[in-house]
Amino acid sequence: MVKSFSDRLKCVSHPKAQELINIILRKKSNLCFSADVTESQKLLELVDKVGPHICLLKTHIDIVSDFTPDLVTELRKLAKKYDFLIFEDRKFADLGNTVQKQFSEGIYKISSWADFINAHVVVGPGIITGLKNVAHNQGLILIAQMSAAGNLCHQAYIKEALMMAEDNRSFVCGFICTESVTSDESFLNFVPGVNFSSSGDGLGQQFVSPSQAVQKGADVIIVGRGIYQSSNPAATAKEYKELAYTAYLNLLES
Ligand code: 5FU
Repeated sequence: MVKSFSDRLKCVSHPKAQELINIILRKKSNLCFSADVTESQKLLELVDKVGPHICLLKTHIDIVSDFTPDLVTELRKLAKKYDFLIFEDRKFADLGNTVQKQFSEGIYKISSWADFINAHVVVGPGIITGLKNVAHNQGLILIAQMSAAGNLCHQAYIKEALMMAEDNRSFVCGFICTESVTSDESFLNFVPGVNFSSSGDGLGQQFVSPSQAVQKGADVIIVGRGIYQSSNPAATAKEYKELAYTAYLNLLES
């Protein structure tokens, strides 16, 4: 029996995860837009169009060629204007001592503006401690599975990811995964590799439709090219939002 987002609020303890669920309920959107473009102006224009339809914006801030700190100031303004949170998809994957510098220093200073970050678990639990040491209320998403063909996230790896999450409930909010990896409703499942008009990209990405993603356990679907390569990103984002939220409502009724 699938729990509603309202019921999930009762078991989800991390403040950022609670904030995200409240946005999902307010906007009737469990859509995360992955804005993988390389120019600041283009990124801001896209987010301004898509913002009304999303609960979460996912960035790869290190692909922006003309990055300045003003970009994150503007993104935060848009997040406030349109009521969404920001997830920097940095995929930290190094020693605790190194990731804490990558997270808080350098030119991006991710800890000063992101709501969510993610990390690979291949490193072991030290990565979680390192990130937590310098976090400013961020929620951490552990990468339990990947959508790429031939990835190495086998059952034993996923199990280790789960154990690391369970041991760090005050910081870990959920998982990047392609299907539900736990029956524990206090973790959120963020599912990438969603596109309703393509099945892959020739570079390993494997797509499923929004309803397939939700049926497999996605709480939040992550869509990149499906939206930013469309001729009308706002209308397409609205379509993804409605398909994913309807799939969620249908699951509740089934
Ligand atoms: F961890 C993962 C993963 O397993 N698959 C992904 O696709 C992350 N992603 C990210 O989601 C990827 O880096 C892109 O930023 C985004 C998917 O974009 P797409 O254009 O919808 O394929």
